[in-house]
Amino acid sequence: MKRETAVLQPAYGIDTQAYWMPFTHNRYFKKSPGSRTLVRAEGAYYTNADGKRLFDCLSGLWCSPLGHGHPRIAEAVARQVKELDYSPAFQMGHPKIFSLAGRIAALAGAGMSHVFFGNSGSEAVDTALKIAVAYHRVKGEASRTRLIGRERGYHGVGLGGISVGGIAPNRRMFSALMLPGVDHLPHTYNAAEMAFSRGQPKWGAHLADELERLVALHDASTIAAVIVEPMQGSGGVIVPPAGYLERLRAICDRHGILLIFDEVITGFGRLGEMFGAQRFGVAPDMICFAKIVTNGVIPMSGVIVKRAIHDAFMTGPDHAVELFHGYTYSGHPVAAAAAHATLDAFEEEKPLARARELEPALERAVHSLKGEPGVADIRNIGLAAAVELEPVPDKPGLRALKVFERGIEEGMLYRFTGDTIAMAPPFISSKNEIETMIERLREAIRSTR
Ligand code: PXG
Repeated sequence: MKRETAVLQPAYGIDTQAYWMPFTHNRYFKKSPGSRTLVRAEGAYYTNADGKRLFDCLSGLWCSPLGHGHPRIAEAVARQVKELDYSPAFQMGHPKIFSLAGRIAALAGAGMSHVFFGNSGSEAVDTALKIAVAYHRVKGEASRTRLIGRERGYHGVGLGGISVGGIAPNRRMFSALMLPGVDHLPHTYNAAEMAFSRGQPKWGAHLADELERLVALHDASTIAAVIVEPMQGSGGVIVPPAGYLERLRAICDRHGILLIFDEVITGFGRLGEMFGAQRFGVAPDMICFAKIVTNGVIPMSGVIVKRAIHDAFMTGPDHAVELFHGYTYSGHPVAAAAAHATLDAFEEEKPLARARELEPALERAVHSLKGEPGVADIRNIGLAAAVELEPVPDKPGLRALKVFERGIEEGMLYRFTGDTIAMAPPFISSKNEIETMIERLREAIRSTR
């Protein structure tokens, strides 16, 4: 078969052919990879292979808000590689992972007591779903196997995550592999009721009552857990209506259903509190986290659980394994060192206070784009914002791609999915950088119209 290398340009002198890129238009990318090949990062900026500095508008992929090359984290990682580079995850432990688990559980508060570690958000989600089903089983309610996700939800790409997830293109190709017995809540977005709202929309709390409908349909005795992102990130910064999460919590309580918050994006400060649970004042039974826990430097994820969930497994003979689940790199020592250093930075450099301080500046700036050509909606909360563009007729995604490409020319690395531009700037940004990020976006939106 004829290979397509001929049209591909090298990136930074390297043939791009062999790399099958994730969630990427591979052929389009490889036609001109230079501007989209990153070679360095420092603070809130990347440098691409063309030598251009790019403001990191999404903190990597939502994961690096303390800035790149953070000295404290870099040093902790270097030290750890020399001291203990790997420690078997099963039947063995190491000091930093014990102390990290305690630290993370304490940060989550609200009765959270134990942490199970993985490496990616997808693994955290699969872990939480497995714990939920197994929990009911060890409690003697083996019929509770059903999982409830939500439309437009993103829970990674594992078979569990796409089953409870609600982003159609991520599911379509794999429908044969979906978990049985999954149902979905409706998403909470309604343009007519909430377009251009700032923070939490006032309309929509009643959508949580759809859970009652699902309980009536399936019976509570078949339902293990509900999993939602407190704020839907990949779905396009869809902010929960005021009162919505509270109602979900109440319905779960009423029917003995576990409530899992997937905080892979919202965990560790994106909404100005350590967890979205705290920002919204709703305590879930489990929290999935990843990304910011190490500032994106080393992969790490986990599930924080309430004591009652953990303790339910601690029965039977004490020489027996309680949960048949785990990964080679669960609690990796280098990731643990990076996470400790990240949490140290949270304590000493006060990035949360900074994120809170920047929130109104981002809100003000991003909503000033209302009225620009083809801007269909603007949403924001914490240090996250999305600008939804009207698609080019018959060419969904093209408008945002053009804005994205224009952004790179202007020194801005925006994130686009579909026709939505998402921004989640580093907590170390200045007000001026946030305003510039929005002004450049304004120009890009105008230029692509
Ligand atoms: N849950 C949530 C809520 C996520 O946002 C995952 C699980 C999966 O994490 P891993 O580490 O397996 O990728 C995610 C990941 C974007 C974007 O631009 C979002 C994610 C990943 C990449 C890009 O919105 N979220």
